[in-house]
Amino acid sequence: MIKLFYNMNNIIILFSLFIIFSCAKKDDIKKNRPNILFIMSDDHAYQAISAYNKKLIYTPNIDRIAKDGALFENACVTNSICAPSRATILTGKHSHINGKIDNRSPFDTTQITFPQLFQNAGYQTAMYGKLHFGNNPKGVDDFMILPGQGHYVNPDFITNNGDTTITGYVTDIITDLTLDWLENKRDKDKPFLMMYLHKAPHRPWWPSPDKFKEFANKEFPIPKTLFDDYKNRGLAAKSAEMNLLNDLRYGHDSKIRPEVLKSMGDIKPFVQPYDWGGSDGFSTSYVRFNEDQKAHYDPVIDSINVWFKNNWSQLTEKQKMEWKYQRYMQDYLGCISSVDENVGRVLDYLEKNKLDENTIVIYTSDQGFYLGEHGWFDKRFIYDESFKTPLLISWKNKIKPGIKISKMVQNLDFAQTFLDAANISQPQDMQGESLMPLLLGQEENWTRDAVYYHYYEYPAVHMVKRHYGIITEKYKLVHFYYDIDEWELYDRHADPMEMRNVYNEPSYNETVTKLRLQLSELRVQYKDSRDLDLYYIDNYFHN
Ligand code: SGN
Ligand code: CA
Repeated sequence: MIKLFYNMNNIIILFSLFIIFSCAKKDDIKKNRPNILFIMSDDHAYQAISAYNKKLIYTPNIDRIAKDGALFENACVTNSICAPSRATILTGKHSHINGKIDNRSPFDTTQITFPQLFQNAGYQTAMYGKLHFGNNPKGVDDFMILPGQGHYVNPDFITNNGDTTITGYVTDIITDLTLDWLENKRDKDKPFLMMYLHKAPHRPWWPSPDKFKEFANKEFPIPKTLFDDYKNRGLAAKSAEMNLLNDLRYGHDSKIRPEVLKSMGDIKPFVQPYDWGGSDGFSTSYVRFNEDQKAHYDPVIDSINVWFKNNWSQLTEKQKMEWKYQRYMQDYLGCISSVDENVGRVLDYLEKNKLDENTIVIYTSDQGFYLGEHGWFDKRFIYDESFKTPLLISWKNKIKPGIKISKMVQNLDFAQTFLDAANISQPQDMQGESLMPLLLGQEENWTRDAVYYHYYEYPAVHMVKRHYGIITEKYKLVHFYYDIDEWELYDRHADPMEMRNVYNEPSYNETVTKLRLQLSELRVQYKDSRDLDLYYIDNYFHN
């Protein structure tokens, strides 16, 4: 009897221990595995986030992430263009390894991406918004993505269950979908990885009707290098087709109606960019608006058009450039204002549901962007405004609020950072470095002091020549190749605006020799073994 009692007791104790242990384990998984909210916008320049720069726009919500966590002052990309940047982020590998060297080549979906590793480790995973791969994401339980570049108004979406079109403004819709998943679609007992990916502020910069109206009358400070003549730079800067005056389209970009343009004859500069198939970019967006939406947009479009028709031909070249710059900034920043408000909605949701306690929030862009610096829009170049990208990361009680990190980090590092934070093992062949030491204040454990960059999409829209280079805290060495063979060196301390190529200046001879050697070592380290000589003039003209 006594024996039986003892046995029963043992069983009860064992059973209780089992219950306690499994609850603890479940709790442990939840506690020790942070949620990840990865927010990425498309073409969002760091100059247009008030945590970085207060001159252009106030972004109080994005700034919240910087206030609660870390702001990276020198985050950069490996290849400044959309789909390649996304491929680098997802695989943790440079473009030449993951194969997605430009926007045109398909992404090889047999590769391992970090969401797959999260999914295998028991995370709930989802992706909403812009991917731009031409195929569907792997490793996500749920997704709704825009086909290709996507549309600003009444966008189409590709989903697990076929395609659909949703009425409204794209930035609001992507946020609604994200919030709906967080609230209604996930298993709340599991940690989550949410990829919340905005289309905005990508060209052709259609703000929501309210922001369009609000921003259309604003004026923004003119950048110091708006009238850059590219003196002291090479052929690549001189031949790029991304000058605001020459390469922005009146209709597509500045919102001038086709009938107004027609009535004004052949206005100069007359623009026929590389990829312009003859269709009218203004109309391809406008045609999607329903009557109600047109009624909201029309008064603003009309006032822009009336002014343009009455004034354009009397403007000097300088005034034309300034008008194009202001029009561009009004729409671009109007788009960002919506991104900011929507990011605020998601941060509020996290707080309200106490999810902010254990969620790592990341805000970044697929690359930087020119906001009139060097007279440009778009990206692609290794020069700072497109090479650098915003990066803000918060994690309550782990990352000290308000810290600034100046080390050069890359989008190449994201996958390993997230895996490290979630305690999931990092594949050996990923090429980045976890940012956790920097985030946790252990700078001494950070080893990298130079980064590698390689841009390939040429000949193509904007005609930025192929180039690769090495960037250290003090220097930037670049080789433009394919149909030219030109080297450039910038002294980042002496010339932060990158206005003077000092490659051939004798006082920099030693630096050039040292950096060229370091660049070839980096190419070996990252296994970029393409023989670039193959791509010179012959190849170009025979293609
Ligand atoms: C489109 C844009 C370009 C832009 C590329 C790539 N032209 O072609 O200005 O550089 O996308 O952008 S547009 O006439 O279609 O607006 S990316 O972000 O997808 O790389
Ligand atoms: Ca982009």
